[in-house]
Amino acid sequence: MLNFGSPKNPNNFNQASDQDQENIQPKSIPEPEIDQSSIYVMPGKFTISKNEPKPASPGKTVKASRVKSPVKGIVIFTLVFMFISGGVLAGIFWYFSQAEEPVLPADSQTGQQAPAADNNIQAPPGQVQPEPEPVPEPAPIPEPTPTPEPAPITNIDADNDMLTYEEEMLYGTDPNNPDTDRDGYSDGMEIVNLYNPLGPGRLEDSGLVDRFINSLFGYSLLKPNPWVAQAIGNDLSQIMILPDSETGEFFIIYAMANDGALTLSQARQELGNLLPSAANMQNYSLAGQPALRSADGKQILAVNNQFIYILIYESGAALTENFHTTFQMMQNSFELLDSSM
Ligand SMILES: [Ca+2]
Ligand SMILES: [Ca+2]
Ligand SMILES: [Ca+2]
Repeated sequence: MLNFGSPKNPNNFNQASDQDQENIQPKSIPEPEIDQSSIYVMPGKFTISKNEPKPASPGKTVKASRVKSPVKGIVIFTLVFMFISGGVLAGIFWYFSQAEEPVLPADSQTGQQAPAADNNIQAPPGQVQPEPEPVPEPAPIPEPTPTPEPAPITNIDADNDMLTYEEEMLYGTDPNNPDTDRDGYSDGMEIVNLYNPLGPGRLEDSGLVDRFINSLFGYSLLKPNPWVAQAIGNDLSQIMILPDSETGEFFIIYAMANDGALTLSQARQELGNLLPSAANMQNYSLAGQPALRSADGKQILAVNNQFIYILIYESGAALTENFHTTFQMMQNSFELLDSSM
């Protein structure tokens, strides 16, 4: 039995309802006709929360497109999000890609980027950076060695007194004073005329010379005291007089018996091998004897009844002849011994 009238007691109503449902269920109740247009229409207080927008008033239909709007919003939101995110990512990528390339300082004048200087290259830690090798300074150009001046020619007669430098040293005279003893006669003239160039008296008494005497061949002559006279061979026919200097000059005195009583011209022809300049010899006088002398004054041939004498000044390999005045002194001092007279 249904009681829809006055439901004063809800519990009873519910119980009655349950019983009614059991009782009613088997009965076929004709279903009411449902208006399809209002199938989703429900009172707003049962279906929509307070936060949601107010539903449409009852009785009005809701279009089907309104049902899909949340999905479309999600899609739009997703697209916008992806668009913004892609832009942000692209910006970040562009920023780092620009940061990788170092920006070199631009040249202030040319505007071009200055090339990286090698000097700024630093050696890795733990490795000593080699110091640049210093550029060697060019070797100073040596000044040309001055050509040594030739040794002074010592044979020059600086004071023009007929004595060479060698002879001035030999006799102890002043090479720069033509008259060492200031007696009015030059040093050379005193030597040639057998006077002492260092003072009064004769040369033979000065101690500057000594007399060589060859009694076997009957002659004598003065020679400078330091010089040496020695015989060549076993007899005294060849006497060599050697200066104490190293000029290579020397003197030879040949002496031989004139057994055949040769005249001066005959002796010149016979002894031509000892007198290379015999053809050009001129008349001369040696110790009062008839003689011949070469043009250069270095060869003398003298003949008397007993002996034949030859005096030779051999300059040898000497570049200069230092003893012409001395050789003249030797000739002027040449004397025949009394036995040969
Ligand atoms: Ca002189
Ligand atoms: Ca002098
Ligand atoms: Ca003098």
